[in-house]
Amino acid sequence: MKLFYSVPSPYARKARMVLIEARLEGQVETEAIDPWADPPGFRDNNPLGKVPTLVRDDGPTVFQSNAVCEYLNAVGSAHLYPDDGPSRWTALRQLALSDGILDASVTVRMELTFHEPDQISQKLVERQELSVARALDTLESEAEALGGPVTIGQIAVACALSYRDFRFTDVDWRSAQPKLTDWFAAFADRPSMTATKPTS
Ligand SMILES: N[C@@H](CCC(=O)N[C@@H](CS)C(=O)NCC(=O)O)C(=O)O
Repeated sequence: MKLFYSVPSPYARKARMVLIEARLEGQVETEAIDPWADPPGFRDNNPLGKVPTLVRDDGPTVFQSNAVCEYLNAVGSAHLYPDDGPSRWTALRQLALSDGILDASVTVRMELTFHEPDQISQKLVERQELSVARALDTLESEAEALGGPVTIGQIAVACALSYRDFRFTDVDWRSAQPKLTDWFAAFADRPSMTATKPTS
């Protein structure tokens, strides 16, 4: 199996972290690519041209971060998706909030990167930043739910917070989210976090 990722991608980071948490490092080859460069043949694996993309030895390619994470969790030795019950819905809620933060943040970044200053839609940027702020408030108010054994929810929250630090260096989220700040500081020491730190 081979996992294609890009070093700065927060979506691919979720998959890379699951790979490590599921102790699959010896079994899954990894290759860093720049999806925006459209490497020759890459779209034969994933017609959408995005990372993460997992090329399997025994079946169709898996892509989209949540599908890749679920696949790696299923074949590895981790239990990152709690069984039915409140803890499952908590983890999936944290995952959804975090994916929403990532989607909004990436939308803002693309708007700012691909447009000339006078072409930037402030309305779009403000709406996305409102979503980020409200999602962070929600995670803060539910910070107690981030305790316990590691889940896909915790991994996703950590990837989202780290992405804000990485790409939005001038936007302080810590002052308004003290519980999240403390939780993130402790979680950031996990080997799966330190091994997947984003760089440009
Ligand atoms: N919703 C997708 C998002 C994946 C995504 O947008 N990945 C980015 C890197 S952060 C990418 O490959 N972009 C290349 C492109 O959009 O062409 C997922 O969860 O996997």
